[in-house]
Amino acid sequence: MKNFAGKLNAEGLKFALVVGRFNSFVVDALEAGAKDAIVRHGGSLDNIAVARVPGAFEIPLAVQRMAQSAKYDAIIALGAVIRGHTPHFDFVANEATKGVAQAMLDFSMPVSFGILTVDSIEQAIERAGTKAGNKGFEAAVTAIEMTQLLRAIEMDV
Ligand code: INI
Repeated sequence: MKNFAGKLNAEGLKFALVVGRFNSFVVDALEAGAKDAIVRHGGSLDNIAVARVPGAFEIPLAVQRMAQSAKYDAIIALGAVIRGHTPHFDFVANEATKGVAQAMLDFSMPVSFGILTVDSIEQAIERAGTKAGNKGFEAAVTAIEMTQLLRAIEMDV
């Protein structure tokens, strides 16, 4: 039986972070978490490029362009969509989710989804380095694992 698995080794890997500025007090913590995960897994800050966009709605377009450049092994999308009192949340959250997934498949490369879609600021804070961990850190670990998994499949090892 053959088992393919992605090692959690970021050494030499190049990452693009696409970061929404909206709700920056939360997203800054996700960005710090993602960078921390990359460095702790053997990666380097020198191999990280950051593209900043106004909000989560703009994340898919920047992800698409970063993917198109073919300069990165993986892309990490970071943002925070927090529900308000209008349907705006659903439109922004749906488009961000769909667009990131579409870019990942269109370019056949790892794009991890570190965009919080939550009901309240409290829930966002919980997921940005407090009670419920740091989803930016988790997204970066996922990007590392998926990059290494695709390499293992490609090399058939
Ligand atoms: N963008 C976010 O990243 N998070 C939000 O919570 C949010 N809300 O709630 O409005 C948000 N809106 C802005 C949106 O992403 C676009 O930047 C804007 O609509 C311009 O295209």
